[in-house]
Amino acid sequence: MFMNGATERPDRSPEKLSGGRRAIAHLDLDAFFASVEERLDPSLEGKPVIVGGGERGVVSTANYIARRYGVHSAMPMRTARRLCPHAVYVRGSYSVYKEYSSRLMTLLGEYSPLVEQVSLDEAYVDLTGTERLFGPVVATAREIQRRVDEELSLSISVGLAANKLVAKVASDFEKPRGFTVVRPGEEAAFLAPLPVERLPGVGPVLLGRLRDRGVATVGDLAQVPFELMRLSFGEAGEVLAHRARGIDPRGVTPRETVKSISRETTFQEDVTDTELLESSLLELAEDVCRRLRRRRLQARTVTVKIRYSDFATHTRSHTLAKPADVDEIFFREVLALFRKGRTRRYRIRLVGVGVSNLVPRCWQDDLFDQELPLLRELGLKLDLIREKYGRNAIRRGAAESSSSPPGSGGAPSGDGSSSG
Ligand code: TTP
Ligand code: MG
Repeated sequence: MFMNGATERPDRSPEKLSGGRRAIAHLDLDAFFASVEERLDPSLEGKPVIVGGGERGVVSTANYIARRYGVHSAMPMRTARRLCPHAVYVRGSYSVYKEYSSRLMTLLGEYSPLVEQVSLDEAYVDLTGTERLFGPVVATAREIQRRVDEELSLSISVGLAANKLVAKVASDFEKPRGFTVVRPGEEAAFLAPLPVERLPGVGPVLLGRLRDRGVATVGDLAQVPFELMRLSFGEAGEVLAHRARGIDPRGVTPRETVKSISRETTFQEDVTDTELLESSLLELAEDVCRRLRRRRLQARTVTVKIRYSDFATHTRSHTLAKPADVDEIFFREVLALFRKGRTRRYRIRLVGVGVSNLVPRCWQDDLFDQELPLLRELGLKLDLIREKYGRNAIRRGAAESSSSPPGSGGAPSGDGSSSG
């Protein structure tokens, strides 16, 4: 019916997988953060490794050895230490994981233009129609798994099926180093024996309600008539009824374009010093603007966020007459917004800068503007130098003093681009 490990049966001609239908691979790195740590420090081999800690004090992930002791993601570190006191505990570093993540996504992009990144370590790849270039899709999926192993030194689990839902369940079927192929027409039979909570979308609450109705496996759920599912659970019930039968019409859609870019800083001690606050804001603005340019985008709306010591949070936005990607323009706006927006005399706990209303960069716009191209050229040159020599290679006057603010540390507490 389906295959895992290396036990492919030749009589089932798996290379026909995509014949007339879609062939979708779902790939998910095994114990991602912990595997990266093991790779960077060979002395960790064979030991339980637990990555986590930080502000929230929870486990990010545990390698498979540590999982044998019952340690898992989101568990309090205290509990992990009790269950597995002899594990190696690592704080982890997000930037390193990010780097591995982008290497994975770049590799996947070699096989299809349709790569949908779901999280740092997980993506769908639509391999439909790639046979001409790369040969049978099962062999291609195998090759991807082998290359991730060789080039990233990380193990990844792969599921291959005619739709996203089944591919995802398949990649999780035999972790770690899983390789599971579900051929067209065999989706429902593959899913049927699995516990119903293995279906994406069945969370703890729904699981309780399903169990109350005597539904334990996906097969049990597939027996429930569509109409009854809709009456019991509404629209979600209908989706679930389809999923239980291995039906999923969703396509693989490359990540949506970014809708906003933002960064914020939480001070270690709440701050009143205006100079320090403003220079921190400019530093954030500089960073946001650099990301904007790197994505070849321009923004029209600038937002400044202020959180006071009592956690009251105020944001203030301004929309420019036309999109921009030049530091100086944002600096002006950010300072103006901050000065207008700081209406309380409380100490400040956090400041943030965001841009939204993004559009692709359009050089022609500025032919009418004498000043902008020069400023932009300066910004791009600074970006290049920073990329080559590191972020701190060059700092402009105002951002200077906040590089290590006395008594604040200015640890970035959140940053990101949001989409959707
Ligand atoms: P997952 O793919 O969910 O987990 P994993 O890769 O560690 O293990 P698996 O082999 O089961 O896929 O998440 C990827 C990374 O995301 C994980 O290594 C750490 C991080 N993460 C958290 O920080 N917190 C969490 O609660 C989870 C689930 C993941
Ligand atoms: Mg994973």
